Amino acid sequence: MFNRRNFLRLSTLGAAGLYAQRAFAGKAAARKPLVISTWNEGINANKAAWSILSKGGRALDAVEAGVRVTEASQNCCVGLGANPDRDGIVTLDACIMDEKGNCGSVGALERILHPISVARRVMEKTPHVMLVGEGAQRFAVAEGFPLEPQQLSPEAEKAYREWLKKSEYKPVINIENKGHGPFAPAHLEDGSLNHDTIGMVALDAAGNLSGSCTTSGMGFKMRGRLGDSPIIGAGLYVDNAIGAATATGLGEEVIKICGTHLVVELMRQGHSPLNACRKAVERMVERDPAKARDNQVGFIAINKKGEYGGYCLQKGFTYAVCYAEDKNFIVNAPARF
Ligand code: SD4
Repeated sequence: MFNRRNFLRLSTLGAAGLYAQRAFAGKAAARKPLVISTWNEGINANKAAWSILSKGGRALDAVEAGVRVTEASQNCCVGLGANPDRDGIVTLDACIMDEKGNCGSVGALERILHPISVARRVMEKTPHVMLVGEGAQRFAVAEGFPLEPQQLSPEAEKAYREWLKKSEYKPVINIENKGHGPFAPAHLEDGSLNHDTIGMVALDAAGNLSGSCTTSGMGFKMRGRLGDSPIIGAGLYVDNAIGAATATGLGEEVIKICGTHLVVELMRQGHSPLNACRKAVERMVERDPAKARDNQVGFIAINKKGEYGGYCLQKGFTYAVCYAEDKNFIVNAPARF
């Protein structure tokens, strides 16, 4: 079905002009700089990150600039244009981590366009790691971030009205795996985008790692619910000696296994990024096989050598890899089910 979201998605990819398909990568030769990010939308985010990395810039600046592109794109599922919580309010979560192990995070932030940049300010300007809700918003405004109008995008408004009609007024547990088709994994049959997060990890020319993760969280979630995306060690983790990982999908399941911390620890034990992501997914399956069959979680990771990989529960998870001006492509992640 052709609609605005599909149109925007296709023209975005077309404009990238760099679209390629790989079964999966994993064992790439040592590469630096390198940036990878979740989902097809990562192509444009990678481009912004690459413009910093290619000039010798810092991975931290790259991962912030990269995901800001997705946060600002109203056609997507991340940021203020995204689906609201079940009370009809968009609440945003984000975190960021640098090569020194510094990190910052915001949760349930309302009416701010760039939660990732607020997370960075939390990291750099406060003695804390995490600010949530009203306090996070007050901090953002004090830091000069404009307060945007409290209103849903037309698409989110429509989706919310539909959801109110049909739902049993309980949060929709991850629906990413309901998408179909090789490059429409996160789009429902009506073409609407159905995932809510971009996670990005990068290795810069100096050999330093950083990561970012930003989301509107699960659509129609309970008010006040936080997922994995603002939680260091769940939605994002960076260890400059080893590697970096980020996650997407049903955050509750990622939190239960400290997902990205686990991926990085598995890389520390010698596993490639691909195998580390696979083993983390297996841990989820072991913990709760029935739930694992029903839900989607995907991990992506890079290591110090510039190898990358990704793995997910259900088919349909994609990520974007960029390591040169003309090497910015989508990878179909291998899946457990
Ligand atoms: C969450 N992990 O809030 C996020 C949702 C997500 O693609 O990744 N959606 O649980």
